[in-house]
Amino acid sequence: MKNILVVGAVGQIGSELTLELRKVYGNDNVVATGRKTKPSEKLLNSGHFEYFDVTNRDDLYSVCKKYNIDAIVNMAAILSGVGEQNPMLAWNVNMEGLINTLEVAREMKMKQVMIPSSIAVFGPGTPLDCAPQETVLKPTTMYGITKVSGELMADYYVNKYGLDVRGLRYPGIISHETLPGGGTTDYAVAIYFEAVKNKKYTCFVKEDTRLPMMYMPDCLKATIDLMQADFSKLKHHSDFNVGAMSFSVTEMAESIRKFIPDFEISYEPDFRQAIADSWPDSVDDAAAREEWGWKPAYNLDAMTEDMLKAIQEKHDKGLI
Ligand code: AKB
Repeated sequence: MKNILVVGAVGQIGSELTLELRKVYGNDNVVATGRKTKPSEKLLNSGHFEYFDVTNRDDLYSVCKKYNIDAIVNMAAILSGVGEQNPMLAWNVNMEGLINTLEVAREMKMKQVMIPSSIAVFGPGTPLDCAPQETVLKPTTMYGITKVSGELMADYYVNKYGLDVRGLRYPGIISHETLPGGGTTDYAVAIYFEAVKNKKYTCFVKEDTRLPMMYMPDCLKATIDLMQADFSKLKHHSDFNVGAMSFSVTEMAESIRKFIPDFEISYEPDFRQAIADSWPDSVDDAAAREEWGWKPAYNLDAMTEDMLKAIQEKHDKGLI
C-alpha cells in the first residue's frame, strides 16, 4: 500500500489509528479526513487532512484521486446509542459510507479496504458466553443491522470482484485520547474520566453488565496486524471476533479502587441497558489467533493503571 485514506480520522479509533499508521507508512502517505469536528494539532501537523462527507461518493472519489489513494480505512459510523435515537441516520451514514467506500475502491482497483465491524452484530440467539465466530447474527439495533450488512457486503466484494476487504468485530474500545461518541460501551471510558475528576460516577448500565472490551493499544495492534496479514491465508475477511478482556462494571469499579480507594459508583440504567443485554459477555477469537496471530497484551488492572495515569496528567495540566 502506498497511500492510505482514513475516513473518520477525528473519531475515537480513527484519531489514534491515523497517527499509528503514519508511523508505519510515513506521514505523507496517510491522509486523514473528517466531516466537521476539528482535528487535534497532532493530526493536523503530522500529515494531510481533508474535510468531506463519506456519504457523498463524488467527494470521496475526488479525494482518493487527489492523493492517489490505494487503500481506504473507513472508521466513520453512527454508533449503537445514537443509532437507536435516530435509526435512519445510522442506516444512511453507515450504509452509504460503506457502499461508497467499496465502490470507489473497486472502480480505482485499490489494494485494500478496512471496514470496522462490531460485537453489535450479535443479538438474541447468539450464545452470550464466548460468542462463536460463526453464529446466529440477529441484532436488535440499527447499528448492529448495518454492521451485519457491512460484513455481508464486504464478503460480496471479495467474492465477486476479488477486492481485498478486511475488518474486525471491535468490542468496546477504551482510550484516553479522543472520547467515544454515541456508543453503549462509552460508560467504560467515562468511568475513568469521572474517577479522576470527581471520584464518583453514575453508570447508565447495571453493575453486573459484562461486555467484551479492549484497550486502545491492543485495538491499534489488532487493526494494523490484520491490515498487514497475508490475504491469501485468510479464511475470514471482515468479520473477525477479537477478544481482549471481559468484565462487569463492579469489577471495573474494584479495579479503579486499587488506585483511587474512595471512588464511588451508582447506577441509573437507561435505554442502553437493553442494547448491552443483547450483546455477548465475551467472544471466541480463535479464528483471529489462527489466521493472523492475534494476541492481546492488556488486562483490566494494567489498563486501569495506564488510563488513570494518562487522565490524571491531563487533569493536572488543566486539559480536562
Ligand atoms: C458501541 O457501543 O456502539 C460501540 C461498539 C461496541 O461497536 N462501541
